[in-house]
Amino acid sequence: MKKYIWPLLALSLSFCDEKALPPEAILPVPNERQIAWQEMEFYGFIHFNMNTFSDREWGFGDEKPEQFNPTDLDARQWARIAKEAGMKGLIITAKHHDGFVLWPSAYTEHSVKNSPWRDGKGDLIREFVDACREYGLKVGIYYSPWDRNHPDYGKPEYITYMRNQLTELLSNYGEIFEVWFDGANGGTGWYGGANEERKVDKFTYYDWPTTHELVRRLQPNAMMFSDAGPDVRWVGNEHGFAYETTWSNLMRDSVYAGMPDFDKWARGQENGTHWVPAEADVSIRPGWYYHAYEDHKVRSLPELMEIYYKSIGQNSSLLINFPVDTRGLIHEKDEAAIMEMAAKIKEDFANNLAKGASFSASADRGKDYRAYLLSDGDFNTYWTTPDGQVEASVELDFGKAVTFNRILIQEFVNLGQRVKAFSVEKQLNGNWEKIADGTTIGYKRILRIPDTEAEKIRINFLDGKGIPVISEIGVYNAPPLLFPPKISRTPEGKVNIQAAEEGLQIFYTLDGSTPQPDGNLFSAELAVTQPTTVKALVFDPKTAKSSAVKQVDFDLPKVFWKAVGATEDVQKAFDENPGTFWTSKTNELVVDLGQSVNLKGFTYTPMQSRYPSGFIAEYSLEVSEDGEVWKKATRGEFSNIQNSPIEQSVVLDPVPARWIRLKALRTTDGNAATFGEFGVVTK
Ligand code: FUL
Repeated sequence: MKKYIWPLLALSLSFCDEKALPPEAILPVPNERQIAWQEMEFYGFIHFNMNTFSDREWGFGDEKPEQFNPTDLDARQWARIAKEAGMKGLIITAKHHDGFVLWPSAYTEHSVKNSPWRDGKGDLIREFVDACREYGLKVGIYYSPWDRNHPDYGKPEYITYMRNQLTELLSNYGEIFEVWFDGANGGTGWYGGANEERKVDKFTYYDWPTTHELVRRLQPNAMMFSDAGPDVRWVGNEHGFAYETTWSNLMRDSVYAGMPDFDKWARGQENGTHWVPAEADVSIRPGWYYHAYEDHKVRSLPELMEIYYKSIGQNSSLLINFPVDTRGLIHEKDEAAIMEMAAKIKEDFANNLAKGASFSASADRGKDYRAYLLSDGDFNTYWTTPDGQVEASVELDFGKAVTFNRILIQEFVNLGQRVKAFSVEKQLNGNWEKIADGTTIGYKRILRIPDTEAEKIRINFLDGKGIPVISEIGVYNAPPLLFPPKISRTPEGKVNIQAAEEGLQIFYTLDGSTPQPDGNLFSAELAVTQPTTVKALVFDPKTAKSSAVKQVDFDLPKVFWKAVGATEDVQKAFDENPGTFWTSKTNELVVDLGQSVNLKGFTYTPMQSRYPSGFIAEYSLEVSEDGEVWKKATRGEFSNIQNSPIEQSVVLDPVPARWIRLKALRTTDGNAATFGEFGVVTK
């Protein structure tokens, strides 16, 4: 008898299935152009223009085309690096706020055509486009509406100029995937020699609807970016971070580019009227443009991975900037950093444990919407529930205990972003336990959780704008980030050592020898009150792999130091934190060490803030044993401090000292001397 039941059951099931239509979309939904774009996820920015040569972030507009002169420009190098890093496209600053243009525009003389580069015959947009096409990358154009060079900026004539240039850019270089309209506008500028402040009404001046129509007509597939979209919006910060709750829906008609309180809108809105997903932009260094003095500030691997998980992992695309240098190349350090990041992303997602799991669901909509589709690697197939069933869960049975620390979920947003709340539970030895919860999912959400062992997991969709419609679920066990530890000391002499991730061990030495995984295990702050070399490494007990060794040389603790005759915040000059700084109106720092020492040298770290000021370029050092009689100890210059603002170390013929006076004889910019951190060498 049983034999006959199965075909009957199958027949009745397939009969039900035929009626299971896809769920109705919940508006807004992405259009074709946005669907194609969302798959790109990761692409790059090239900031390369006049600022590269004027060493500025925002040129004033009075620069001369002759200044633009890369010595070794190679757009193919940019494209190769982007491609190898896993990026799908590149966007170039065709015109930045200073108005200089990278192509031989017929509408301005402020262009590469009047520069020495390629004898004025070059077209950098052409070279860029050709290189991108060769490497299979999509091409994007950044165009600054604000123009500090153009005499007509602020008048209607300028809008015609801008549209003429956009027409050149969007007609002559083939398919463009994104047009990036920057909302920034600081008012002042050269404006053809007027040297004044020009205020425009950002909402009305540009007549955006007409410009948008033009872009659509010339490049129907191009996404238009601005704070307000219309197709993709700014994430609201330049750190590359989206938010725990990030909606692709936006009340688009209430937003415009450059609006002052954009922060309120940056997360999108559950009831947003239009589909305008977020794009997170961030530079691989502090500046968008190249400055040699930031060569030591390229983002570290932990920082870059944080950006990855907070952008792509939080329903946003990621746009990482390369400040191309004066040679016209991506700097070696930036290349190394992006490659490390690419390798780590690969490593984190190398093995999808969900592929080996069996999927079941508390409910499904029928044959075409079953839970197994959640790991078929096809974004366009999805699991969903019968109408009205907003609350539902999906279970993954791994068949054995597995360990993981990443859960990736994708909503089939082509039918609208829905999920408002979800949680994850795990089962080990029969017990269920909650391990995570979240709010929005969107195109992609990646949860980072501590290493977790489980035989099963359950994802509960708790609340949404409608029934859950989920494309993919992935489960991964990302290896820990074995990055050398951070070693810091308080002025009192307490040393702390930190790893970038949890679950790792730290081994250290205080005698200059190389730390070993069976040596001193760091568990609590160490008292380091004498000149000491601290060396440490991070060790993963699970894989027995170690990071590289980090070394810091500490001298005397600074707790008893007192500054003489200085403002209160002078402490910032010797608080063991180069991130803070003190400005000296008298261009000197006088310190009483509280004890007599045999001084063998000193260290000076210039301020580390984004916009440097008052770096000491020439100095003298005087010492005293009684605070009355002073003796010259040395004098010299920090030759490359402007370009390399790292700790400067000076060796002296040993001299007894209790009071020290470090005097700035000259600063790099003539501003009052600043002190990031001052230290002595007595060892
Ligand atoms: C900002 C600009 O002011 C910066 O210079 C940079 O281009 C960044 C991507 O956008 O608004």
